[in-house]
Order: sequence, then structure tokens, then C-alpha cells
Amino acid sequence: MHRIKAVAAFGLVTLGCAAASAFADAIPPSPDESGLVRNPPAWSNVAPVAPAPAAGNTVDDFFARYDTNHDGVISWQEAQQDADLAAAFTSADANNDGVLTRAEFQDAAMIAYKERRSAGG
Ligand SMILES: [Ca+2]
Ligand SMILES: [Ca+2]
Repeated sequence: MHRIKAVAAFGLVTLGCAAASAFADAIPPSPDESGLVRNPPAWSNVAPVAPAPAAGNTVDDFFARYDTNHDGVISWQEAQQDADLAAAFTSADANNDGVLTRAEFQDAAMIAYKERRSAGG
């Protein structure tokens, strides 16, 4: 229950703060966490699949921003643009193919957020 609520809150916080990218430091390996975040992405509600007119802060926008070569996935190298994304990269790469799909990118953002909450207190 509370997890759903946290996910919803995460969407709001992400929309507000992800641009500032004030996430926590390093993220320790957490296989349990990566299992937890494999839920239906509640905040996909705020990220319509269809082109969002003048939104600028949807998951798709963030994904596109990091996917600098526009190949549809975020490579390890591209993840280095954001320290928190880089830290969450391994945990979020569910199939261990070395790149993050859009779904895995959402997981990465969620992992980073949860780590920030637990670290920041
Ligand atoms: Ca890419
Ligand atoms: Ca992957």
C-alpha cells in the first residue's frame, strides 16, 4: 500500500526536482530494491506515450535528454551524465544487457529516489 503511495509521490518529486538532479551519493547494490521497483509504473500516468505538447518534464523527456545518440536506450556512457543515474544503472538494468530501456530508466529513477530518501533521512 505505502509503496504505491511512495511511487505516486515519486512522480511528483521527479517532475519537480529531476532537472535539478539533487539526488544522493553512491547507491549500494540492492537486489531487493530492484525487485521492489519492478511494479507497474504508477507515474507513467504523468508520462503519456503520445507526444506531450510542451510538457518538458515527462519521463519521456528525461529519457530523451539522456539518450543523446537517440538509439532508444541509455548506455552506460550516457548514464554518466547524471551521477545518480550512473549509480542506479546496474541495479536498474534488469536484463543486464548494459543499456537501460525506457522501462529500466524508470526503475533507475525510482531507485535513485528511494536511495535519496533513505540517505537523506
Ligand atoms: Ca543511447
Ligand atoms: Ca537493460
